[in-house]
Amino acid sequence: MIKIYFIVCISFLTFSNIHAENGYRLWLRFDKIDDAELLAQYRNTISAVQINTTSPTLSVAGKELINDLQSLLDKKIPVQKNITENCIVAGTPASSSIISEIFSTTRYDLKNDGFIIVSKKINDKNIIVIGATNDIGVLYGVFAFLRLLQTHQAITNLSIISIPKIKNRILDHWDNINRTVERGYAGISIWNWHTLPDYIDKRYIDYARANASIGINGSVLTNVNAISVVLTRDYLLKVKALAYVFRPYGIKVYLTAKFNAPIEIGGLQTADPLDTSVINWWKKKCNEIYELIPDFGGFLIKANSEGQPGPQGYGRTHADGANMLADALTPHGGIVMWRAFVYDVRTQKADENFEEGNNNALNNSIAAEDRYKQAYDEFKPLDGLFRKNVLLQVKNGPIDFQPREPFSSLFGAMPYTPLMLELQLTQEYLGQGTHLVYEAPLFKEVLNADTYSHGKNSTVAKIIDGSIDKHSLTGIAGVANIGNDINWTGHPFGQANWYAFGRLAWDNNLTATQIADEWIQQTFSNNTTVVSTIEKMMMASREAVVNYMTPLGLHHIMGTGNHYGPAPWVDNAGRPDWNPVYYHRADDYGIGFNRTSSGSNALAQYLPQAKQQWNDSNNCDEKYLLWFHHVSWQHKMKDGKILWDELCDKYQQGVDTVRWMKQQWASLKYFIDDERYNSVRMFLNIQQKEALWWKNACIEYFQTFSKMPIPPGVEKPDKTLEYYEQLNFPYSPGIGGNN
Ligand code: BDP
Repeated sequence: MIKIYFIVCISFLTFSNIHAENGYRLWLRFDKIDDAELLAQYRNTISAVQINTTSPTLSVAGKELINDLQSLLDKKIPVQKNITENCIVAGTPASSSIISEIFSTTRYDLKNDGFIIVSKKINDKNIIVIGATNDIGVLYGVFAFLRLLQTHQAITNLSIISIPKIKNRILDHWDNINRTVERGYAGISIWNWHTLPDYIDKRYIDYARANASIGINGSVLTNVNAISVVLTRDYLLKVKALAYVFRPYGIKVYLTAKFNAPIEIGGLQTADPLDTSVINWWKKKCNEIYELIPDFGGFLIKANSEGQPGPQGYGRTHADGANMLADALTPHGGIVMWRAFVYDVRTQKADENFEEGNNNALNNSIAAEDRYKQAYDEFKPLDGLFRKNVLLQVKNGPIDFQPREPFSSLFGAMPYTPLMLELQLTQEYLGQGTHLVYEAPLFKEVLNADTYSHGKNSTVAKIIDGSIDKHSLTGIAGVANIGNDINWTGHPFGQANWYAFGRLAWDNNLTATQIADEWIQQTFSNNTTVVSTIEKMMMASREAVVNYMTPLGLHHIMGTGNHYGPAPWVDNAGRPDWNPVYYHRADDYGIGFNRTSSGSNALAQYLPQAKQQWNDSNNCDEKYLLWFHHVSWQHKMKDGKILWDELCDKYQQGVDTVRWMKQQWASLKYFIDDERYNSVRMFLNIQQKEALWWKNACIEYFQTFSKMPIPPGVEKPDKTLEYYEQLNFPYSPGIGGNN
């Protein structure tokens, strides 16, 4: 019996080369190349490595190169002093005489950590050069070279020059000190503040390595809803320990600064940015930070927004607040990332009453505002008033990381201020921890959006990379989707969003499909069936979530507080502009928010050519229709259907796509290891259930206004609206506070 079992096991193992994987290795798996011919070619082309590990970063680069090559090629890779045929030379002009010579004969403009990977003939020897002008560029080059191998690319006649388009490529962690993660769906925070600084979790190193492999070079450790305690010495020592771990990987640490920290931890009576004692407090605090962490990146600040204190509490402007902090950071080379996510204009008292939401006069004035317009109204007049080391961090859309938003009207409107794009990797509004949604198409949509600020082709990508308005300080931020789950992101496909963010931050010309393919090849397999099947699923997934949640420009109709599931009926949230009914405005006539000149006129914030695509309800790009127009249920759509029918069809399409994704995944059962296969399979079941929930609840609710039948081809909901309305999820994840 035992013998038979043994034989079965052995034969299974020989048939299946697939080992269980928990996802911890991310895209950095470096398993032996499984294509024999290619393996032989690679082995012939790579015989040894030459790298002088004269710095911590070069030593990390050397180790990475040698270990990963050994594992990919399943052969020993010797490290050599002299170049030999087919050796790889990695380094900078300072660390390698060969690279110094190459750089003196060819001028490469490798600003901002760029690198070259080129095939050369030197002293009659064929070599591959991975060169950069600084050490971190070498590490980036090493990872790029390894990516070529992991994705089975040719490595002969290489002539790659790669330069990041954006200087500061940052992950924003909304992590609280108590290890809850605001809008986090992958476990608790990876920062264990309690055991820092003495205990260095291996995760910290692996985190830094993963980020470096995709070019991310900054990490804001703490939540934008900030806590002052992180600026106290005890915590700064913990931050210092993390900075030490990250340094060889080129990652700077940043902190969120609570604006009233001078009061909370400094014993001052005020946090007025123009008060000398406040100015001096921040200066001293910055001196202290930089003494501990000489390469500290700077501060991210959420001020006068959703209850966070800010300069307006003292009758000062956002520029006054940002500049005061910028001045304290200037001597040390730090930057301020000041967030434009505010919606309290002209109702500043809202901050004080934030939690109460019971002030009628206040609520009326908020209701009369269009939240869409507020960031622009607030910040546009401040253009040109910020210090040189201030970036204004703007969310991609005007409201809040919805499945689809028009680009924020601030892009293209503030030529004198470097604008930093903020994207959300964590899927707060995109199915949270359980839906497979590949976000690169969303990121590309905003990057490619045309602001027309300097005529045609003034895309958001060109605004944020500084090329249009000639800014050298540039940045992009992604709100992290990382937690302490074994596979980092909870859903295995969450990793793709982290990966895509890094790759696009480096090079916004890459396409979403290209990035998906690379990620699949490194994360799952180079098998063409696997790559093309998963690529199709990923590329369809973003439109699917738009369709089953918020088609045709609907937005912000999810559950209050936890933002989980549909709740278009909610009309009693703490503030009027948190209510779904405020956004969809459904009534007997129709649905949608009129933002044309006969409504809130938010469209006036865009330049005429940009506005044109949305201004006329008969011509409007229908993906955005209900963002800008209150149209009748009978409104004729471009395909000849009436709006009501089209809306129902879209909901159905969303559900159908998820069903299709499930089938696609099932077809890969024998191509993917069991652990990840089953994990995704079960998540897709949840996604299908929730897509149906969204469709049914929204159609039934909107039907109370349209009073029209559900069109043929759309499945009838199997539960009543009352059923959906009474669902309640007090323990859904992602809403831990800082207390
Ligand atoms: C909203 C989140 C909230 C964040 C806020 C922000 O629901 O938790 O604090 O964005 O970006 O989308 O500040």
